[in-house]
Amino acid sequence: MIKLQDITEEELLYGSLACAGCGGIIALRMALKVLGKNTVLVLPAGCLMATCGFFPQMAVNVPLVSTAFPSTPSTVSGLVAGLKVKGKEDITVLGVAGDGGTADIGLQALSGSVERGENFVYICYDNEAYMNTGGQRSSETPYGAWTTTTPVGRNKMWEDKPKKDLLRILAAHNIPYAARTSISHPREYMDSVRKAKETKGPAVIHVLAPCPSGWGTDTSKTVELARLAVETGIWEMAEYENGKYKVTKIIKNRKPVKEYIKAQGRYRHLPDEEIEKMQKQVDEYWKAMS
Ligand SMILES: Cc1ncc(C[n+]2csc(CCOP(=O)(O)OP(=O)(O)O)c2C)c(N)n1
Ligand code: SF4
Ligand SMILES: [Mg+2]
Repeated sequence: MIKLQDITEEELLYGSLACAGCGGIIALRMALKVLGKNTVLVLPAGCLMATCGFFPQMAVNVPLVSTAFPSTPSTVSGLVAGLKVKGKEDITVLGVAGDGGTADIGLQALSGSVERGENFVYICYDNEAYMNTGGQRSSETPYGAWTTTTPVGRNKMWEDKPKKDLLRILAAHNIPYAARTSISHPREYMDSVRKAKETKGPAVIHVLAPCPSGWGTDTSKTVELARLAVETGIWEMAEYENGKYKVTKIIKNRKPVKEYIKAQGRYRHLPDEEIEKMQKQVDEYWKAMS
């Protein structure tokens, strides 16, 4: 587990333009605390680019390459190759993209750079929608959620598909290291970042990062909500390492799914029988995993 002395006191992210309570900012700030200054960051279009990446108001204190929406892993690959030629292989190349930029439009490029075995760290901060463009659904939007493209009015067209399982997709690549984690568990999350940095080859972290604006939640509840996702069993903390999938946090007495759902405006429309259905799915999943 990561030790406090492994974490820099220096703030490498401050003064962003993000909404109060942004989970993505917390994820990036903690990651930079572990990776330190010897890092080159790649950000595509998305909330973190829009709130941290514009000169002269840059909120990150490491070199930043802004890239196109589908291209984070390709840009990362180019930087890794360039730094190798220059003999600067001690620099961490860090790609950070949202759920849309990773699980949808960036998935092909991510698959390619993982398959090529390049040495990089990649973090997908998952706010479960395309937030920078106003909250459209992504393939990581969970079942039942309202988004601007899964609207709920006279017709109830809430999201009707489950989340894409990024960790198992990466496991199918036999990636050296991948983790599914949450900003609510800083030590576990930062330890994943440490492991990712130490991995020789590609390492990808999928981190739950609630978004008060899109989820219809109070800005003070971001961390609490992320923790509830873990404690209800909705968000499984897990790792894929040395060819093995491992659940990293077993919750003995899971809280009811209803607690998590009822805390968020994006699920306000959901009838009780839908929530019961979700509860059943979560229970069945954990039964199969035990
Ligand atoms: C090729 C392309 N398509 C669409 C866009 C518009 N666009 C910019 S950011 C964004 C949403 C990003 O969503 P996500 O990756 O989940 O990051 P978030 O904004 O949620 O942080 C979209 C659709 C774009 N910049 N480029
Ligand atoms: S919309 Fe959501 S993800 Fe984007 S800056 Fe605001 S809180 Fe963060
Ligand atoms: Mg998103």
